[in-house]
Amino acid sequence: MTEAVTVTRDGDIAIVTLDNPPVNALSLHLRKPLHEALEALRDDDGVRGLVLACAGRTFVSGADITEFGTPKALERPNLPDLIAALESFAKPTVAAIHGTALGGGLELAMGCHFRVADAGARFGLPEVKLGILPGAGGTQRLPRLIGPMQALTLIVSGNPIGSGDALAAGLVEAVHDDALLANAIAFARARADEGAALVPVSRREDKLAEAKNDLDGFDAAVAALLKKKRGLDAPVRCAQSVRNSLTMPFEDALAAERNYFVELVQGEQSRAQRHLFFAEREATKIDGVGKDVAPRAVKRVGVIGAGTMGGGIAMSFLNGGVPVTILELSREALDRGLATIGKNYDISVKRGSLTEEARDARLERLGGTTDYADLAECDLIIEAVFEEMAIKKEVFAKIEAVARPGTVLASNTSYLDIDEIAAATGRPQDVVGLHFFSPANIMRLLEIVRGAKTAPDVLATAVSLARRIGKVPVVVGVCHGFVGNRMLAARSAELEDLLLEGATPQQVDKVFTDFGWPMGPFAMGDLAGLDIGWRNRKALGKTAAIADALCEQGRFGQKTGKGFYIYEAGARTPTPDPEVEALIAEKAAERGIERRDIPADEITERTLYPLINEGAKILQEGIAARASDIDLVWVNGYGFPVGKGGPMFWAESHGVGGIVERLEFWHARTGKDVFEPAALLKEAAASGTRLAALRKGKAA
Ligand code: T1G
Repeated sequence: MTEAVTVTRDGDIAIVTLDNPPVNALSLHLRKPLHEALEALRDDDGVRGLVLACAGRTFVSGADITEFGTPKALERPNLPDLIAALESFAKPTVAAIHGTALGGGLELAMGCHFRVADAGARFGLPEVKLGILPGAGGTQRLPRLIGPMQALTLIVSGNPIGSGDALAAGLVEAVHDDALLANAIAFARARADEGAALVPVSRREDKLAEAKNDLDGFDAAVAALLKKKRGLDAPVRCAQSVRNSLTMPFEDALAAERNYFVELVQGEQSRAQRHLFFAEREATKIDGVGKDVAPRAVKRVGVIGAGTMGGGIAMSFLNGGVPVTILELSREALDRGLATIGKNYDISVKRGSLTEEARDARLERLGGTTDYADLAECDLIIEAVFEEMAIKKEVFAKIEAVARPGTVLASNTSYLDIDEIAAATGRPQDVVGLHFFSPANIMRLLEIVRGAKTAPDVLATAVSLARRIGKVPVVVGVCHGFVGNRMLAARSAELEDLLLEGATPQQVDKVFTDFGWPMGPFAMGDLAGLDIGWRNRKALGKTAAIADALCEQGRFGQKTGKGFYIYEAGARTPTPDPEVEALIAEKAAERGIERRDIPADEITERTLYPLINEGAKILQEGIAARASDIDLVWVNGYGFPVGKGGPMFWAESHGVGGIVERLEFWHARTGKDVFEPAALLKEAAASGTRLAALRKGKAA
């Protein structure tokens, strides 16, 4: 193992280099030697300045998250000790930043008097995404460097900024295209030569002055930011702590920040969000695909279909820097699709979430055609055409006729059998499912469907491409509806019966929103359009008494102003409709069902528990490799509350034993398959083994 901390000299400038692969996290075995080095160099008269730098691919990317909840995290020196040591220097200290300075890494850098960066560097305090807040002064030093309003946005969103924005904001003093270390040493020497007074960041107040006189303005900004963070504790604490920088002395606000940190890091939400952090990393490790399997090169992607899904998929690739050729059957349909993409980008420019330059660059990477031959130059071709097997096979035959050997052939099907599609081609090893979620340019989840013959390097290509375009890849096996939609069907199975037996759409939806979902199943149905489910049911010869009746009346949801709810013209707010309640009562009477009060717990048991149960069946069949993969699917594709970690994680923290008991109760009462507990769930309940440890029905 390399030395975690080395000290070298360039004349009278000392360079402290940290080396803790893969991301220079502030593990205890790094903190100890770093603290010793800082104390020694502070008191060394032969040293006139210090540069703090990192070896490897990045500057410090935060505290070591794997130490959380272990004694190592609490052992001294901790990060505040390191920063206090830096701030006690009477000689210039300079952080030389490349890669990412995140969380505790940025806090450490703000402990230095100055920061110089590589042009490609990124800066952020993403702690809120782990259900915590910056716990080593980040909420107090960042406002002092870049102003409280910008700091508030960075800390509550957790999103990083680039070196250009960091320079403009005053977070760094200089940005260099190359020779970062040499420039940092020269910078430190120049400051030492100047002999100017050195002011630690913690004592800089100038950028706070204006906001101190406009707390109402600050609070209004907080309210706007927190609107999108419903039910999460960390964003509220983040905003409170930044506000404290305006109303409290530094030391008091720092102590308050620490208290918030201790409270949050021990909380359920942070445990859930840390689970998801590591789940995202684990999901990229695929059975049978070793680290040595190289992805195929993807320089251009072909998208077949420029409708809602095709257009969104094209934008995902363009947003990720991948050139796209989009194909439609007719010029007219093509022009319509291209215009919609252009319009969507214009809206982003108007909203200020995209610059005109970025829009133009993306559109420059977009080409359109009605000729399959123009797809021959693509390295991956994905179809997003109508969800019918015969049409899929026809399109794959056309793709195969033009695609070069080695081109990845992908389908955006959300239900159909990838093996059957692959078998219709002469190259099943090149076929894979890439199931995007609508709107595809927004939703982070990508279900990668592994066929029986899909080659390992095709899977490696799909996973690396997904990360390249900012998606969360989850590899799943072939079954009807894969992981997400199959579990959705189980969650929805009881919805009609709950209404017939006495619940109302708004009552059911309230149980879901109280749980933390952005919206309930009935409001979601109205948003997506009830006619889609109606068409599917008719195709499968299935019925849903109430939903079918609504559709027969032309009540397709928001798009027709009426569905399970009424929508005032142009509004998206669902209003309960007495006509719907009357229709439900009528359907119940037709079936001789006596309606009753349905308690909220029962609604949870008859919707969430079947979802978890189906997840366990999927795990025992090997359709999903890990319980945490299922959590990623639901959090990133279906709005499962991030603060609850996903259905399988929630089941464990809620108690699998109790869930199995209630499933058995409802199974005995209704005889329905969705309630028959999965063998894996029963085993976990009986043995107390964590679901994550149970894989494919046997301990991993
Ligand atoms: N601690 C421990 N392990 C970490 C880690 C961390 N902070 N960051 C990454 N890893 C592991 C990761 O699990 C993976 O392991 C490997 O490194 C490569 O990561 C007081 C308390 C830096 C942008 O939230 O965002 O500071 O799977 O696959 O895509 O205020 O990792 O190979 O075994 O993600 O190149 C705040 C978290 C912490 C940043 C690199 N910091 N990391 O992305 O690689 S809280 C963060 C990232 C904090 C203080 C508080 C990304 C990255 P394995 P990777 P990547």
